Amino acid sequence: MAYFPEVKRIQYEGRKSTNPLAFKHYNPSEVVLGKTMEEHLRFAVSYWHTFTLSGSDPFGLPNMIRPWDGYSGLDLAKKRVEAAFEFFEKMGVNYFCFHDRDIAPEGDTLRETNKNLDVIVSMIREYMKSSGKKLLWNTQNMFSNPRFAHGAGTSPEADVFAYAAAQVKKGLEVALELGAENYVFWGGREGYETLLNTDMKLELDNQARLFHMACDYADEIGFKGQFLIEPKPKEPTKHQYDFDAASAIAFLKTYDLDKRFKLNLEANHATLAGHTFEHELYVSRIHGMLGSVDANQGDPLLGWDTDEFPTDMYSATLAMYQILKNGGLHSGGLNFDAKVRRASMTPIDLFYGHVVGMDTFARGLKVAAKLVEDKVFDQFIEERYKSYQSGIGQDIVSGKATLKSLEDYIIDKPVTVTTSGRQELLLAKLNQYLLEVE
Ligand code: XLS
Ligand code: NI
Ligand code: NI
Repeated sequence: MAYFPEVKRIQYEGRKSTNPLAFKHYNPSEVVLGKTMEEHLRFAVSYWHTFTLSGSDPFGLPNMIRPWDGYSGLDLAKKRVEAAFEFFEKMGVNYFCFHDRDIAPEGDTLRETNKNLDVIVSMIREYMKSSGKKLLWNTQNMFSNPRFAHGAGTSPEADVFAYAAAQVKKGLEVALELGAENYVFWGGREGYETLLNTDMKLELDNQARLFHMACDYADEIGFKGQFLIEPKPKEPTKHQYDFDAASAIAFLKTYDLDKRFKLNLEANHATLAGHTFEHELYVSRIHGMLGSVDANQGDPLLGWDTDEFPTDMYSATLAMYQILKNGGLHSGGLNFDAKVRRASMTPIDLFYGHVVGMDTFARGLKVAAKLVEDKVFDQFIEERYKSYQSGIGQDIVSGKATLKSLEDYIIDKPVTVTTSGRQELLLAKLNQYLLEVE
């Protein structure tokens, strides 16, 4: 059965195309800097936004019109799987991502819930086999159910911690079974609402304990995927511990988890933390921790995670620049953690959203590749820091210099700085590339 009969497989038609259901920039087999666009971009569909969520918000009831409407329970879950694989195929996207609770309904006990999960996981496994589609990552939803009101790994209730641990165990088994390339932890409620009732040290220690248990269990069952933490500063909690890339890295290093984890960086989470997306990618990259990306965008006028499809070519270009500088995403990918707006309730809007998201990043890749190739910023940066390549600068970076030796060197020397940072010039160059790269 065709769930999306009005859509044929989306094709690349080039920049001049006026077909809204065609790619203008994403040409999967086109080679950019020695790799195909498909290999660079590794797009993934988020199961939750595209197949599970209903359009409900704090003020409104479910309103999405979907071909699986009218089904419930496991039947609904099965319809969604069928529709999902048709969607992946028609979009030409090779990867997908899900939370455990996106794909199958909960039962009364964890045992029953796991049984439901097993039914859908084996169905997904069969579909993966016949379609060649792959699981970029899976994760566990430890934030929706009322039992997680105070957190999961950071809950004050030991039973909730135990439940969370068991849920992670099952999640890793699913990851192994489906060959997930990564495994994500997003700590939706791992934070606090008020410090007045919070033992922060115990909560952080416990969170780290859960992560260590996950590493141990992955080793035990032979799961080789990359572990990822997805930072987010707030929402739903007032303060989330994995606030941003820098705080997540500090946490991982403090608890001796930095060899096992990288980060999954989401654009909208960056802006919520008061950073640009490229800042978060840059911070992660220089620490060897840029693992994967949730490609979406926020609305700068709104203070929450609007999870919009990425359309901002400026941001996508600067993000792809960091990704290229990282030598690519390796086992990661560009997951569209993005949803159509509530008023875009028809099924075809799901295709429009993914088409524009993929084209935005494809175009970003092309422009970023040219910026890298022409060393537009590299040359300038090299020149800007050249005082560290010889003389006193070399003494500083080699560790030879001391406060005393630097004082001796500088005490009688007048210091003035007259070299420009050339920000305006560099931004003009960036604009020129954005507009002119073919
Ligand atoms: C929510 C997060 C979530 C993660 C996966 O803001 O982005 O969707 O990506 O749990
Ligand atoms: Ni996300
Ligand atoms: Ni998010």
